[in-house]
Amino acid sequence: MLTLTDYLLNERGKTKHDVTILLHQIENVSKIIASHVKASGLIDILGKTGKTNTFGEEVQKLDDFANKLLINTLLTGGQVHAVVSEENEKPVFATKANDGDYIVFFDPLDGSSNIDVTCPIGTIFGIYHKSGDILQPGKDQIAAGYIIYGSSVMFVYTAGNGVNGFTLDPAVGNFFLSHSKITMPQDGEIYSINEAYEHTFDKELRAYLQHLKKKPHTASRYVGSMVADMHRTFIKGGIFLNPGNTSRPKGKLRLTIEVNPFAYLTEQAGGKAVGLANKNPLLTVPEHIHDRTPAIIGSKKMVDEYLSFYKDGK
Ligand code: AFP
Repeated sequence: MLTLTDYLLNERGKTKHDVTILLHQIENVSKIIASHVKASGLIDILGKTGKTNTFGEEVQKLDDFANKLLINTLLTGGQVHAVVSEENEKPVFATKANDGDYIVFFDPLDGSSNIDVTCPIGTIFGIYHKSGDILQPGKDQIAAGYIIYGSSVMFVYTAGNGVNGFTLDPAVGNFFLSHSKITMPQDGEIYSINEAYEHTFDKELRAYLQHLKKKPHTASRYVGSMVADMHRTFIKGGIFLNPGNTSRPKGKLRLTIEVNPFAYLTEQAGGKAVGLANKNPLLTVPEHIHDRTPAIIGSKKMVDEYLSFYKDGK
């Protein structure tokens, strides 16, 4: 019975940067968020604040709570130099007294439109060293991970030495190692895309979807919460697609906050991710913290098959 804390301590010293304390702080925050998510149907925290974030998206109370808790914990914990949240237009910096070495990008509660229908939601994070600019390519991530608040709560992360998953035992209050060295199946039978937008996709993607529908055993699953759709992809294999379309040429997902953490986890789990112009998103230097990118992520064979529908892979 190895806890996440035990695991983090065992890993100490094996990597160039020591993010043990920082990951432990994120773990602690995630337990508090998890307890609020579980209670959200019962208490008056459910519902909308009536506010919109800087991008015109509705902010819900639980998002607000998770965002403030993460920002306050990380900025006062002595490990972090700056945080970049999906809910904030600009980075927020630690005071001189609390200044640390790391920059953390996070989405405090991804899939928040699923909160009031009790579907899985999650927290996503990517960690960089402050020696670079705030805007660093995803390949420079020191660690990345997500917490899924579903039928179980799981903390899944990589620090460049494989992907491991820990499941929360709510009675004890600890995450225990439950999914050691997660390997994404090389091939899969599930595709995950919002097909309501099919008429706005390019012809190559539409042809690929038609091809999938003719393949035996192929199934479609789409929660609409990236953490849930990607978690299934890690465990069962498959392909997750949030492509560009005619109304959103760069898609909906944020490069730094959503796509890069999952691209890094996917690479570590033996899968494949492509983004803008079907290139590896981890190599893109962001121009802005809230840049968007198409994201096609999943089992290597399925992503390669998707790419074969594009001339020159574009
Ligand atoms: P919300 O946080 O507004 O629910 O958005 C979730 C999300 O960013 C991501 O988790 C989903 O994959 C994606 O949006 C689903 O949106 P579309 O189906 O409209 O692309």
